[in-house]
Amino acid sequence: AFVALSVETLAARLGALDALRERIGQDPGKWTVAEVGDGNLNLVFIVKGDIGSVIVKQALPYVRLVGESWPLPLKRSFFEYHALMRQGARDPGMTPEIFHFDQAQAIIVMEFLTPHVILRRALIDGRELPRVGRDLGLFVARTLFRGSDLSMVTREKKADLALFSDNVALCDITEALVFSDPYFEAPLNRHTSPQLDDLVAELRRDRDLKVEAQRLKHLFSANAETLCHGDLHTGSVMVTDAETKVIDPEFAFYGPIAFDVGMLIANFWMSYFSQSGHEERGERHSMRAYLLHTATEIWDVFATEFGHLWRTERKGILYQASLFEAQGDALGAEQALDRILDDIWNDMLGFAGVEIHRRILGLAHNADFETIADHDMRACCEAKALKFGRHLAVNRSRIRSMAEISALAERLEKE
Ligand code: SR1
Ligand code: MG
Repeated sequence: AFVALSVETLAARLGALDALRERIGQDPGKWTVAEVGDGNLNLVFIVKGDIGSVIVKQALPYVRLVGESWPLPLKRSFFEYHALMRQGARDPGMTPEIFHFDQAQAIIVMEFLTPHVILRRALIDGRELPRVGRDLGLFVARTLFRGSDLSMVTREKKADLALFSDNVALCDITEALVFSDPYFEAPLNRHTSPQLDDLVAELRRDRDLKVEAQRLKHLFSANAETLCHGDLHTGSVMVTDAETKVIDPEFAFYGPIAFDVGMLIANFWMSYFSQSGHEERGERHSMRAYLLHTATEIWDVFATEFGHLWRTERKGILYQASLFEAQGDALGAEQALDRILDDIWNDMLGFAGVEIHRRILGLAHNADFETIADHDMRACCEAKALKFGRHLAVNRSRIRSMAEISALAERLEKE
C-alpha cells in the first residue's frame, strides 16, 4: 500500500536501492534528508550522502495546497515519469536525468539540479538569464512538434494517446481552474480584495471574454494534437546562467500545441507586470525590457525551429511530403506551415490571456504577485496584468506581432 515518505523514514525505505546508493553513498545511515517541496501538489526531498545528492519526488493522494479533502490520483507520477522520458528524448539535456521510478509508491528519483534555482524566483530577484528564451523556445518547438501527428505515425500516436488519456484528474483541474473558475464566483477563487473587486466584477460580466475562455477550453479538451507538458510556467523551469531544465510534467496530456507555448509566455508577461512590486530591491527598467524581449524570443525561436522541423522531420500522419515536396510543391508545404503557425499564434495568445487571469483570480496564484507585500501596489500590478490578459484573449485574432503586444504592455505599465 502507498505510504508517504518522511524525512525520518526515507533513508530506511529507499536505502536498499542501487540507483540511490551508487549516486549518494552506500551507507544510508550517512544520508541527510530535507523536504523542500513548495509546490501545490507533492513532496520533494533532497537526499545527500558522502558522494552525491538526488531529488526524491513523491506524489500525495491529495492536493497539498488544499489538503486531504481534495483527493488526487497517485497515477500522476506515472504520467510525469513517462512525459519526462519523452521530453528528454525529444529535446535532450532539457530535463533532469531520471534514476528510478516506483509506480506503486508514486516516487521518482532524479538528478538534483544544483546550483539551479526556480526561474520564477530568479525573475522576481531581477536576474536576466541569457539562455532561457532560446532554450525554452527550442524546447517547446521540439517537444510539441515531435510529440504530434506531424512527427508520429498513427500506431505510435494512438498508443501514446491511450497511455496519457487517463490523466483525467489533472486535466479536470486545468479545465476548471484555468478556463472556468476565474470567470464566475467559484468557491475556491481568491483575489486581492477589495482593490480588485470592481475590475473582477467587470471581467466576470464580460461576455466576449467568457466566450473566448470557453472556446479555449474547447480546444484544450478536444484538440489532442500533441503531448503537452501541461503546466509549463516559470515555476516548472530551473536555471543557471548556463543551463535551463524543464521539470514537473505531471499535468502531461494530449492537447493543443499552443497551450504550452501560451502558458509559458504568459508567465514572462506576468513577471513583467509584477516588477514594480519588487523595485525596493533596485529599479527594474532593464529587467522589464529583458522580459518583453524574452517573450518575443521564445515565440521567434519556437516558430523558426518548428519550421525547421517541419522541413526536415515531417514524417507523421499529416501533410505528408508525398503530397508536397515529392511533387515539386515545396511552396504548398510552406503555405500549410504558415497556416499552422498562424493558428498556433492566435491560440497561444488566448491561452496566455486566460493563464494570466487564473493566476490572479483563481485558486493557484504565483509568487510574482503574491510576494509583493504592499497590497495597493500588488493590486495595481495585477490590474494591469488582468487588462492585458483580457486584450489577448478577446482580440487575439486581430493581433499581428509581438511588437504590438510589447507596445501594449508598455502602455499599460505607464498607466
Ligand atoms: C490544485 S493544483 C493548482 C495548480 O498547481 C499546479 O501547479 C497547476 O498549475 C495547477 O493548476
Ligand atoms: Mg508543478
